[in-house]
Amino acid sequence: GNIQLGEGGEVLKRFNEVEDSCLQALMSDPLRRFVPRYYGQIRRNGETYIRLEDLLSGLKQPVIMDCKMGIRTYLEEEIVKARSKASLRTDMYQKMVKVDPTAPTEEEHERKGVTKLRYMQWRDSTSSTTTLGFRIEGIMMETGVVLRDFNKTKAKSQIIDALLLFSNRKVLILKAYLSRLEELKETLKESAFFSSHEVIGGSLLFVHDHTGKANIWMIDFGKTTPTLEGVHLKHDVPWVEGNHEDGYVIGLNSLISLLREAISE
Ligand code: 4IP
Ligand code: MN
Repeated sequence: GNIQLGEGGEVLKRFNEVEDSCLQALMSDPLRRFVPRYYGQIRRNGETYIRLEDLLSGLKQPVIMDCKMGIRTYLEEEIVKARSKASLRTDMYQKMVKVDPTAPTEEEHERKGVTKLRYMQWRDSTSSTTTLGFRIEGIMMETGVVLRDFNKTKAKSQIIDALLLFSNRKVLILKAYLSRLEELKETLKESAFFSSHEVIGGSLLFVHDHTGKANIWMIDFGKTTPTLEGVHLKHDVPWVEGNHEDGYVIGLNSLISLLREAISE
């Protein structure tokens, strides 16, 4: 993918200007405790990368879960593009058909293509993104086996099952995650970065190992965009086109309550 190992135990990620400026700003925000340390840019083989703290260092056979946060995963500009120069994506049509051959409309089947907006909206509504404000993107088990089949994981009961599988039903791990999320929720309230950014496509990365170390990190800022001067987002209200709300805190609240339910099972 676009992640490589660097020399000093850090991680190199393909440079993206939006992400780079977010990480820079985050290093002097209260949220920095929840973000991998950012060490600036580096060139390698003619490509630019950003250097980031390796979030897995010190963990033994880490177990990892990526939750993509927010009630939508596409930018509002995607709607504008779909209205004006709606280019059709055959790759997205194919991804759609693979999950559900009946999902495309007759017209989409004929064209063998869908707009990016259509694909993203379909992904958001068939997963828990639209209803719960987050979705599980993938889990890597202790064995290294990667589970990616969460396209239709939408019901709360399905997510609780996934949380129990991921944590191997270890209550101490689930409780550690819960308290980290509660700290994150408090810190988000104090963050100038958070109130002035629309956080789209960002993930929370859950990592633990069998020694009981557990942590959660905010990652992936490639579509996290600053609001217009003076505009502050609430993050816990519904999105309507034009208000730029991302529902990040809706997702965080869902995760907190589902973790509580998993703990009591
Ligand atoms: C992906 O779909 C994700 O939505 C990506 O979002 C998105 O990238 C891709 O769009 C889209 O194909 P699947 O996860 O269902 O495969 P993210 O980067 O948040 O993971 P961007 O960032 O570009 O919207 P394309 O246009 O890059 O293919
Ligand atoms: Mn991600």
